[in-house]
Amino acid sequence: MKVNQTITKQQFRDALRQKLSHHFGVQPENADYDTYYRALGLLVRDILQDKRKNFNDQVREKEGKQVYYLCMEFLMGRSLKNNLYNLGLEDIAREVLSDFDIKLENIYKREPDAGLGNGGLGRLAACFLDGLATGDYAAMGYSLRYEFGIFRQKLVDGWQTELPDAWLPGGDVWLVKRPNHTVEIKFDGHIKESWDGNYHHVEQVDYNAVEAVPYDMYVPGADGKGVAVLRLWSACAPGLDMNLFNQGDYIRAVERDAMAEVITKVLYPSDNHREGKSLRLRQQYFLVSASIQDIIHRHLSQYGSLSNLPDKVAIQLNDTHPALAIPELMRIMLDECGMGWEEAWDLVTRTVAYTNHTVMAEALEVWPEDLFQSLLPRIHQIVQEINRRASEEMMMKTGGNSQKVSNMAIISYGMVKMANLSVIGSHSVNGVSQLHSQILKDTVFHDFYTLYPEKFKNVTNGIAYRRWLCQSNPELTQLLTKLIGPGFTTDASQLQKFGKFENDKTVLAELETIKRNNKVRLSNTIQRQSGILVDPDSIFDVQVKRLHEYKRQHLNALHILALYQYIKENPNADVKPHTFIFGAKAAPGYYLAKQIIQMICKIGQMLEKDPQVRDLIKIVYLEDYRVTVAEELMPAADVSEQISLAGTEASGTGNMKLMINGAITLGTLDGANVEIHRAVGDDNIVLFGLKADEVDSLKASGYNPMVYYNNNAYLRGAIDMLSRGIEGTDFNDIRNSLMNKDPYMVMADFEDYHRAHQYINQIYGDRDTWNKMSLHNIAGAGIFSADRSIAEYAGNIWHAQPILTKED
Ligand code: 26V
Repeated sequence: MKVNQTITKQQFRDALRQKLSHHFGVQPENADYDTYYRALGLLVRDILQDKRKNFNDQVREKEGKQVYYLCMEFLMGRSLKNNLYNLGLEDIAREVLSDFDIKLENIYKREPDAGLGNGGLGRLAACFLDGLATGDYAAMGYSLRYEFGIFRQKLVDGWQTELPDAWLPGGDVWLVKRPNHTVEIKFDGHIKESWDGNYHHVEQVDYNAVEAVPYDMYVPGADGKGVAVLRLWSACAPGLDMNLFNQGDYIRAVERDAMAEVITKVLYPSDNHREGKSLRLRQQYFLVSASIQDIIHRHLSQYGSLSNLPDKVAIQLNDTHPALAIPELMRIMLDECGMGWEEAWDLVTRTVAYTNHTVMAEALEVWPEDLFQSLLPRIHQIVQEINRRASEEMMMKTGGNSQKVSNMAIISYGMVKMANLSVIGSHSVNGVSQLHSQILKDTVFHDFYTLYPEKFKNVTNGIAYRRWLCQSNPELTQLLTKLIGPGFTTDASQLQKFGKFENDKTVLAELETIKRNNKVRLSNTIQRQSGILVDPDSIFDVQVKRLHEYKRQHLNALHILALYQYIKENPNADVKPHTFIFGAKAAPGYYLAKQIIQMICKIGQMLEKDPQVRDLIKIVYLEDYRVTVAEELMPAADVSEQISLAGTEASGTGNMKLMINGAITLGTLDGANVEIHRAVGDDNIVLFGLKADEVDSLKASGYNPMVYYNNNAYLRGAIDMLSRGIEGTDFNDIRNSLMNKDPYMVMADFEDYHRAHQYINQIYGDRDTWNKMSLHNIAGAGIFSADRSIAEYAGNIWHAQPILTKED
């Protein structure tokens, strides 16, 4: 099939037949669903590859600026449906398959999620690839081809256990191996320096080499013209070491090979918590060195010189995990291109930019210097020199304030600080929501901000809303198209037009019907998977995100316990039926988080056993929450729980997915909730809790969680249930943590949260008001499109232009 011309049903059918017979030796009549999935995948992949080639030809011809997005995680989920949708081929595919008596929807279900990420950071990277391709930017994402993605979660009596996620059987359909672009990565060994006249030779000797083999995944934009590539590196031993063989050390040779391949075995499953393991550092350098070598190679093959690198290349570091890109670029320029330090440093810092994604102290990456030096001896030398020069400059700029300079140094007290390296080596540092970017300037990077104010920027996160609205919620999409035209599918700001219908009773009723249909669908799935019968007329109150104390799933649980008590004491009270839906994975070693999961499940069991409450309040804990589960869930939510302690959640993006599907946010003024509030106004969001500055003052004045226990009978009752035990298990660890430290002020925010829930309970009954609120959330969600975020990165940070014009 040819690119950029419409594909007919006949052509599609022929191509599919050809794939089935050529690759799998079957006729359509004899093929099973898995074979159909693979054949369809190969067919779509070919089309994407052609389109990418076309697009790339134009990039080269126009000498467009390349954007490289480096990230240890890309939480892609499934691809088939998204690819067909963006190529405009979904209807044709559905018809062709139905002629063969096959349902496209069933084929979708065969695809495993590409779960190469933990949560928000990785899903953002995936949404950004969609935005980059749609905006026609010349873009590549770089990451690792983990053999095992985020673990599969299994709950055994409420306790999380982890199973390996072997996604490649099935997920590999989308990957095109590019062995010609293999590069070598050097670890360990030591440095030999020599002088040859004026020339300083630096050489890493006795190193261990690992090969990085790239696998490409194509990501089409909305109209299928722009195509981004996600290049995933896989670690491979560079052939058996003949020296060791000859010395008869067969076992050591095989062992070293196995060691090499461990690098891309598995994704580290902890979110917002650093992992001081040397394997993690190896993964980081492996990603960085392979990607930077590739970027330099691509640039030199077109321009033959690095002197225009900042004009033609932008490298975005997604968090500090790929920060070694800075010294790696320096290494190549100094050691392999023979450039001088000043020139190299100028090019590097004008090319690299850094996005921070968390202010949690536990997530700030630091490495013991001795480990760093032994694993990466040359990179260590370069980081030392970057640090020496930067410290000198900062000493001058601060008028000799050695305390401040020590805070900002890259190496201090035997530790290498990746955040400081990222700030020093980048021309731009951005946070991911307005509040978060302000907090970076006020606290985490305050000293840097006073010296280099022009570096600090904000780009509020956004989502690939064609996935999260158009594909996931077809009925709502149809209603929107009918009322405001199809323009919103490529220009999210047009969603605003939906606001005009706020008083149109028919539209509000249609909105309610669509929500109910989505709730029925989700209820059916829940019943099929867990046997729990859910009432689709109950309020679907949803909290889905990684499990962490700062996100306060336990605040949600305490409120449910309080509500339980209240119903027991007031059997005739006006409590609307509620279904509390949770979905979250805990880091495998995060004990308290696992206990919170078990507590939620046990409360659920307790409610279910009690005939007096079970029809009023119910808990559903969705096992193995992931992108594909989210796609069915978001359209069915009434209430979006965004209840982190103010000042802790950098942005949140689930809040945007829920909002655009018409859920009402019940939240604190944290992260992007602040901007959601501004977009919808006071009447269309339910806010509660301490503000970020109030959190600071309360901390400063000495926070005592016991006070709240003593003053609120419902809170006291709920906390006491934790020690009495729920369904035979006590939760004293959670209780003690809350009573003694309560680092995220659950106790302080409980009362106002309780009040906010009462308000939700009341207004949900006023259907017109509720539906109108829902409408305003959909209408106000336009600014949270990843297309808008990408346009801001391109304009304010990358200085990159779209490659295609209207005529293309
Ligand atoms: C840290 C580490 C430490 C080493 C082990 C693996 C690992 C994985 C991830 C992280 C940092 C995660 C930071 C993160 O996910 N931040 C989230 O980023 C979202 C996108 O910007 C944002 O919406 C969330 O608020 C923020 O928590």
